[in-house]
Amino acid sequence: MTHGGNRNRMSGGNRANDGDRPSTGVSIKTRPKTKKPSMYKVLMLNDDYTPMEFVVNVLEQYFGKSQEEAVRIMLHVHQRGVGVCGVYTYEVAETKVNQVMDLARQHQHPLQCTIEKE
Ligand code: TYC
Repeated sequence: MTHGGNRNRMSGGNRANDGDRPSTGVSIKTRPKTKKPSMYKVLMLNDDYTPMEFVVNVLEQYFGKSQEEAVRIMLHVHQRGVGVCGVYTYEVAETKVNQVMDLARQHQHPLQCTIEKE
């Protein structure tokens, strides 16, 4: 077979059949159409007011970064203006952006996050 996955799937699963009973499987000769989801970067933008410690905490709490990695990303954003917090499916990325922006708003910080398709 070439690229692209399994053909000749049996609809009844893969239970062994040595001939004692009629097979109930139906060969459907189709390729199961699975697609990897598109992935989206969550970007964080620099500003002049959000405390560095707040950004580091966000990266730890919402993006699962270690303290060292969180400091590295925060400093990258601080120096370069924008940085990647993580890469997720659309709904996960959107949820994280909303959670972070809500938290920043509650603390009256102007921190901004956006989503960018990979
Ligand atoms: N520039 C901010 C400061 O000097 C720190 C900061 C870093 C803010 C990253 C936002 O996404 C950000 N306090």
